[in-house]
Amino acid sequence: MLKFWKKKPAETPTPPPAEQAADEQAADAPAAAIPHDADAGSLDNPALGEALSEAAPPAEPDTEEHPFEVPAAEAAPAKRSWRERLSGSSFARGLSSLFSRNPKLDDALLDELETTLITADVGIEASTSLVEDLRKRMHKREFGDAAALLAALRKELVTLLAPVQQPLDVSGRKPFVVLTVGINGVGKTTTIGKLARRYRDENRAVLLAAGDTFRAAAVEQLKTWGARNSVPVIAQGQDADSASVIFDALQAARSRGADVLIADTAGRLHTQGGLMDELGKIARVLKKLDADAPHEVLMVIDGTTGQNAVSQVRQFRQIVGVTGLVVTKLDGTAKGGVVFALAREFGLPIRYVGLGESATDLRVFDAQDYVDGLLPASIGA
Ligand SMILES: Nc1nc2c(ncn2[C@@H]2O[C@H](COP(=O)(O)OP(=O)(O)OP(=O)(O)O)[C@@H](O)[C@H]2O)c(=O)[nH]1
Ligand SMILES: [Mg+2]
Repeated sequence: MLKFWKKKPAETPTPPPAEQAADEQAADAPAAAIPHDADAGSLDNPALGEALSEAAPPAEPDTEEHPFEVPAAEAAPAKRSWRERLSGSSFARGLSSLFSRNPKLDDALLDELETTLITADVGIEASTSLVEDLRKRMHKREFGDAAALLAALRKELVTLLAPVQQPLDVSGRKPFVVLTVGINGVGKTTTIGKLARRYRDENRAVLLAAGDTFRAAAVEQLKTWGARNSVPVIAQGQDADSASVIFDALQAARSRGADVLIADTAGRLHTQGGLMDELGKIARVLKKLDADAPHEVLMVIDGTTGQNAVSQVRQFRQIVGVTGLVVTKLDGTAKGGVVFALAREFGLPIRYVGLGESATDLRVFDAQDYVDGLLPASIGA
């Protein structure tokens, strides 16, 4: 395991001179379709100078010091089922114990179901309206036993999630630019590593941009993922300007004919005004090269943060036009209900979910698979 530590930023980072050479990580093995030409790092576009003349965002204090790990590469990790991954969650366990005793179908069972949903972070409003609807149907004798309630619940939950099952199609543009955003430690860099692997396996030429210029070890962390997946990483020196790195990377992606560019950014809280402004600046700078870039602003959410995730999305949406979500860490101890809360509150596409730490643990979101992973297969199961 390689460990990375947060640095304690002591001073305001100054933007690098525009002509600073890009320090590029060439991966150990050659990346299939991307030639490593020399001019990719040049920053002679006057548009960049103009864009970078905006004030650099002030460094925000972030004195937290905790280790990050790039999970060890797995030779050929067995792809585990959604149920295997999700069954450990308290949501799945709660539902399973609720239906395991072949319970009597009555109001008490529905009360218990409501509590289970609320406890799993589905949200009070969503849980109440779902259960009240089921209760009415029970009183109308639409279903007569707990097995029928389970079937109805499954259907309702899938219906709630179906509108946000909208997979990300990166084939429409070349290069397709994905900008990842989110608060600290949610899994942005890990998700980028997993996406690099996924897109590379689809025979796409991928380039990564080390736009997290804030945390000392962030660039190394991304380079490790890049090297592991034979995907090149465009980076600059420490304390480089994030917008400059990402602009440079888009130029490189274009000149090399890359299919997908994925940009990492530093984790930030909505209260960190300077860092939030930086996201707007990144988007503006990219538009100098491609008016439609970024084509996807992918917000990464930690699935264990519960209802807090809902306020994070609300806050980021006000600053950058979030176009898709990734919900990570739904394996293990996650409650899992936040996916429903997010779907109901925003209707934003949930592109992927993280069901573990390894490269193959990022799955395209599938409403039916997700619900089936949480609910017991049958009464008594
Ligand atoms: N169990 C599990 N862990 C995950 C998942 N995704 C990310 N992680 C772990 O979460 C931790 C933080 O991941 P990072 O990718 O560094 O998070 P980040 O958002 O880039 O963090 P900052 O750059 O500091 O903002 C790492 O230990 C990852 O291995 C997941 O789906 N499941
Ligand atoms: Mg990161």
